[in-house]
Parts: sequence; C-alpha cells; structure tokens
Amino acid sequence: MYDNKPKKIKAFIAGVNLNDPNFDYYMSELANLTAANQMEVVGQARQNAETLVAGTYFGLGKINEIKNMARGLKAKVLVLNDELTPVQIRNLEKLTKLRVIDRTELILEIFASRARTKQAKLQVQLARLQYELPRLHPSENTLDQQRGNGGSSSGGFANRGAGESKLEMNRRTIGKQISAIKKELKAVANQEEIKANRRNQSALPKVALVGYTNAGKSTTMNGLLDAFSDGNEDKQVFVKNMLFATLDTSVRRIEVDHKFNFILSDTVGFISKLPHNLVESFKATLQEAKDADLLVNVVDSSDPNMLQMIRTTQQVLEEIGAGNIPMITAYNKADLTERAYPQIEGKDILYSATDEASIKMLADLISKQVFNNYGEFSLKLPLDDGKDLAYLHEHAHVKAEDYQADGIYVTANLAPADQARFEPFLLK
Ligand SMILES: Nc1nc2c(ncn2[C@@H]2O[C@H](COP(=O)(O)OP(=O)(O)OP(=O)(O)O)[C@@H](O)[C@H]2O)c(=O)[nH]1
Ligand SMILES: [Mg+2]
Repeated sequence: MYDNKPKKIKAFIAGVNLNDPNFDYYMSELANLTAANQMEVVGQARQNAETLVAGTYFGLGKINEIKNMARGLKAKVLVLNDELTPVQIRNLEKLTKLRVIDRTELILEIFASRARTKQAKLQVQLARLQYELPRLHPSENTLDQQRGNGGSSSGGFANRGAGESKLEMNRRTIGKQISAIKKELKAVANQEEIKANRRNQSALPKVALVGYTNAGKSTTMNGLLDAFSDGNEDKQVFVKNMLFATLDTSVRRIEVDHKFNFILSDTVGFISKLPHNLVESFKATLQEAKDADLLVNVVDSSDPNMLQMIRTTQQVLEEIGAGNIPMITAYNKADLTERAYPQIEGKDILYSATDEASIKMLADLISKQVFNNYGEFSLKLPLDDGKDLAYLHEHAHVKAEDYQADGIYVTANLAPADQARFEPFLLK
C-alpha cells in the first residue's frame, strides 16, 4: 500500500541537569513539545553537572556520546532542554552534525504553526524575530533560509564567509521588521482595547480560564456556553488534544440561571520555561487574565505531573502580573481518575468538563465567588424608570421585584461599582 503520510523527522532530546529536582518533569515536557512539533522522539540523554560548559552546553565526552547514539537511531535533530546561546548552538551543530533546536525555538515553532488570527500571527512573528536577532550569522543570507522552517534540516553552514556587511544588513532588515510588527500589533491591540473598554464599562465581573496547556480550558468554556448562553453554535471555541490548541483569547458572556451574568474568557495555555519573548509578545492576549476579577485555574487531575503543572501556572501568572487575583482551582478530567465527581472542596472543585452536572456545579461555584462581594440592597425605583430597571436586570442579581402604586420595589445584589449609582433609590 502507498503511504502518503509525511514521515516524521526523528529527534533526539537531551539536557544538562544542574541539580534541578524538576529535571525529569522538564524532560518529559520537552518530549511532549517535540512530538507536538511533528517530530518523533527516538532517544534521550542527560548530563548531570554543576555548571554548563560555556561554549558547548555539554562536555565534549557527552557530545560524542550523543552524536553516536543519535546516529545509531537515525535522528536528524537534537532538541535541547534549555535556551542556548547562539554560539553553543553553532558549536553543537558543528560537533554533532545534527540540526540543533533549543527549547525556546521549539516552543516558538509550535506557536507559529498554531497561530490563526492576525494578532496571534503577529505576536508569534515578533517573538521569533526577537529570538533570531542575536542569533543571526553571516552564513544565513535571508530570513527564508533561517533555522526554524518547521523542522526541516537546514544545517546552515553553507555559504560561510558571506561577510560582515551582509550580517549588518540582515540585522537592519530584522530590526525594521520588528518595529513594523510592533506598530501593527499596536493597531490591533487598540481595537482589542476598545472592545475591552466596552466590556469594562458594562461592569460585569470578569472570569478567566487559565492553566497548563491541554488541561481542558476550552472544553470547560464550551461546557459553560452550552449550559448558560443562548445556544448560538458559533460561540463554541476550538478544542483539540494537543499542546497550545488555543492561541487567541475568546471572550463570551455567561448567564447563570438568568440571574448571574459574567464575562468568561479562554486563553492561551502555559508550560514551564515559557520563553520570555513569547510572554512579552502575547501581552495583549494575556491581558484578559490580568484584568480578571476571578481566575479559574483548570488542572488535568489525571496527570501524574499535576502538582508541577499547578506550580508552572502560578509562576506564569506571577510573570504576567496576575499572581494576586482570587483563584479557584478546577481539577478537571475527573472521569479519568477513580475519584467521585463532581465535588466541591472549599474553594476548589473536582469535575469533568464534558459532564453536565459538573458544569452546573462549576458555574455555581464561580457565581458564588464572583458575587460574594456584591451587597444586597432594597431599592425603590420610580414607576417610569425603565432604564435603571433594565440596567439592574443586566448587571445585578435581581432577587425580587414588586410593582406598587408608588414605585417599583426591587431587592438586588449590586456590584461594588454600581452601588453609588443606586444610592438615591435606597430604601432607608
Ligand atoms: N476525558 C476527558 N477529556 C477531557 C476533559 N476535558 C477536556 N478533555 C480533553 O482534553 C483535550 C484538551 O482539551 P482543551 O479544552 O483543548 O484543552 P485546553 O486547556 O484548552 O488546551 P490548550 O488550548 O492547548 O491550552 C481534548 O482532547 C479534550 O477533549 C474531561 O473532563 N475528560
Ligand atoms: Mg484551549
């Protein structure tokens, strides 16, 4: 039979362990990332060391060992667990005759292959150019020939000696591209900002789904949309069993039992050692998490590395300035564990995003958290004040409404931001 599936490039993964207790976890992530970038992991190696070798990352003995093992396994690419210096990468390529990709480039490549919207594409492009800039080499004539063309083995050693001026020209070209992209991103972000402002004005509480990639954030969003929005099909967001399925923020309105309204956003997933450039470039996308009143940290409770994943999420949240926002931990995929679900434990929940009862319980938990600083107020509105009444139905939790001859008596839970507005109507 004719098999026209493209053959996966074989990759060998390796890293230096500087006494890091999480080293095994980082290596298993690296294997997942490599597979996510359409490569097949055929083997791995590690070196325990006190310090990195400045010019070559590994010691020479280890490099030879890796070279021989990789050759025996027919690997074409060597994937490394850290971000390396340009010199280290070049030396390792020379010594191993393999294409060398570091962890940062690997993550950038995955993001590049996943980006769909204009904003995501620009953000990834910016991060890649910033990564490339200090790594430019005279042998690399044009951007097209750069490393990182989706895993193809380019080597990059041909045309050696093209000269310093070429290098300077390339630097200038990239510099210009970077400023152009930044400008374009600003324009896109401005539109986003306008949208965000509109949402802010609406005074609805904002809830953001955050967490490790592939934990089930988008599935949770879809579950909530199914149960608590007007059932509009195109509201559903993209779900897939792969790392970084979501690179764009989706923002939707959720209405729980026609009482509690909030804005829910689903955003890009996290992983350890998320490249700083990428976090910087994705600022606009991550803004939604930063602006949230409540974070729902979705965790894959069936994953043996769950605790490290929770720690990773916490670290990234701190890096983007969202470390102090109130948070619920939502332990998802309970159906893959032995534990009974759905179940609430204090502020946290054990659930499955594909189970209706779970989604209802999660929605209740979110509503309780979000609305717990809403005070209950008794108001009397003029009979002809349809505008304020409509506003209350939209933005507050109206508990009772009674039309009397002298006015409309309303009992409602109001957001702190709305309490001043309704002060004149307070029943003393
Ligand atoms: N068994 C089971 N699978 C689930 C559950 N929730 C999500 N999944 C699966 O987990 C995979 C990832 O789900 P997504 O919702 O795309 O995860 P995500 O957190 O949005 O991932 P990224 O966007 O990549 O960061 C998909 O194959 C889902 O079908 C669950 O409760 N149980
Ligand atoms: Mg997603």
